[in-house]
Amino acid sequence: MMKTRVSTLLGTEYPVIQGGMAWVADHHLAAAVSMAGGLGLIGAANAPAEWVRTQIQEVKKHTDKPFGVNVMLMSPYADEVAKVIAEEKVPVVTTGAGNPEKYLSLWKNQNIKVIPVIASVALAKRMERCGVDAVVAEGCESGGHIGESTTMTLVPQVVDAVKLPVIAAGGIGDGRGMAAALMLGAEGVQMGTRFVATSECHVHKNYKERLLRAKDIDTRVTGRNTGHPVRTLRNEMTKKYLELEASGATLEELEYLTLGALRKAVVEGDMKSGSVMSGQIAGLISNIMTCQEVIDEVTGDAQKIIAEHASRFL
Ligand code: TUI
Repeated sequence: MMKTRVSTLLGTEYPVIQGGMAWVADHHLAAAVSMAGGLGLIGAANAPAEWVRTQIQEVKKHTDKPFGVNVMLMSPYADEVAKVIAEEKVPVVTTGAGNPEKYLSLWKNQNIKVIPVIASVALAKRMERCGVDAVVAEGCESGGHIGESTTMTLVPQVVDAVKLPVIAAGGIGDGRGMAAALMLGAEGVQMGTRFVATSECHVHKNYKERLLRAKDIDTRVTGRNTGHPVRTLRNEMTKKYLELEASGATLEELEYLTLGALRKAVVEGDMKSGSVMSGQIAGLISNIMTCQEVIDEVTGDAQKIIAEHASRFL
């Protein structure tokens, strides 16, 4: 057990959330994380609403524990997904890549806990005024679509700006990372990359092998010029993308490279032309564990580090 305002809000044993990763966070992973005492999430990403409904029903079949759905607000199906979440009375919803204001009354009417992922102090304050339950402050060490600030700088500034519980995300993969996030004032953590390297995560085996081989400097950010920066592991796709981007290529040319690229990596195991989304913490991850082992180790080590911290000074 590790009780904070976040674990109390979520009704979980630990204040640990699994990232709502596009194409990766399906019902298998979500149920495994929730069963292990964290909050498992289904990543709705760009999927149609009926796919999301099936995933929700599968999680409900496998566990009575709380779970959630992450809504990617740029999805063409976001409106329909938002309705399915309300109909299915999903316990928790997180949102990414936008401002979820227009769905808040729909979800709050069903008593759903709403936790937007934010990448700025301004959006955190605005979300607090709208009556959300907590925020995830996500630094740009994260994989996928990212903001500007690092976790180290964003989390304390968000903590100072709002009274809501803050969950830190971006660059957290072990007990040291969790302890550091708690020191910054966060009351919980969200991890994505660490949960990809688990036995219950159903990505192609090449994806997991690539993650385990990744070094500290192996991620790249594409799309900084197009307004959609995305962090992935470097490969032929990122090399070509960054060359094209530097040479002033059109949006169409760039989008052609990334179209369907995440599916190619996750489902087909194409590590050359696929989009292998990953956070900067990949270099720290060197083994496949179960979700239970990840949560036990990260929370156990964090508690130990914090308890022993005072005796570290000479
Ligand atoms: O959303 C994420 N991470 C994602 S979404 C995704 S799917 C995708 N694939 C390719 C291209 C684009 C998306 C993969 N990874 N994380 C949460 C997050 N939200 N990070 C940053 C933001 C964010 C950024 C700007 C939230 C709000 C925002 O501004 C909203 C506003 O209106 O002020």
